[in-house]
Amino acid sequence: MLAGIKSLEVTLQFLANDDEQAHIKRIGKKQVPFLEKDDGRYITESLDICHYLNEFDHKPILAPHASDTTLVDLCNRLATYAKNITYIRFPYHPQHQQDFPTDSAKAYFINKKESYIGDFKAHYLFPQATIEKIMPLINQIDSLMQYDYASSEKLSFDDIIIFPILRSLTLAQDILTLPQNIMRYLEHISQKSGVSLYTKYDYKQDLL
Ligand SMILES: N[C@@H](CCC(=O)N[C@@H](CS)C(=O)NCC(=O)O)C(=O)O
Repeated sequence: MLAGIKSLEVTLQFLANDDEQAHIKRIGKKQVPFLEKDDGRYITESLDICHYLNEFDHKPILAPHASDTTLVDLCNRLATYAKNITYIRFPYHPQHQQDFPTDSAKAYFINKKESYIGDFKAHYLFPQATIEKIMPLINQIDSLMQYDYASSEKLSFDDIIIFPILRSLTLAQDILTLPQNIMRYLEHISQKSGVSLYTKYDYKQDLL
């Protein structure tokens, strides 16, 4: 997102989700995201990557976090509950084809995530409890999003946290309609950064 907004020359490389060796030989562990710098060294924490991309060219564009943490706190709570509806859709969405090119890549992801959230098919069939938990949070977040950016009229580190969380909800447009301010925000950042939102997709064939 930040690389897109700053129009930086960054090459995106996709590794199959089950290709542990491809990750380990680069950074010594199975984790994404990571950034390979021009000197061949890697940065392996997403916030460190953002700090680096913000500052390496001495043209920082990110304001600090807002002093009021209400919005970020709500989004972090939302992310915890929303996993039940986003994780289960993640390996099947057509926009993730390059991360999950094989059944084995999908199975690797499903196996790992089921150990946190339980059975994917059950969450697909019975999303109501999750929806009842997340909708009040989504509506509260929507009511706070009155600006061009997440918490002000300026792009900030809050956007770095909030945009990916809210964008991931667009994976579940088959069961969720996002309110107006959130959608306006997502479309704005998507257009500025070139990071697409997820298209609406019917997962029946994958999850039933
Ligand atoms: N603290 C790290 C956490 C990164 C992280 O949790 N990555 C997840 C995917 S979002 C991961 O690679 N999990 C291991 C796996 O999927 O095998 C960061 O913020 O960059």
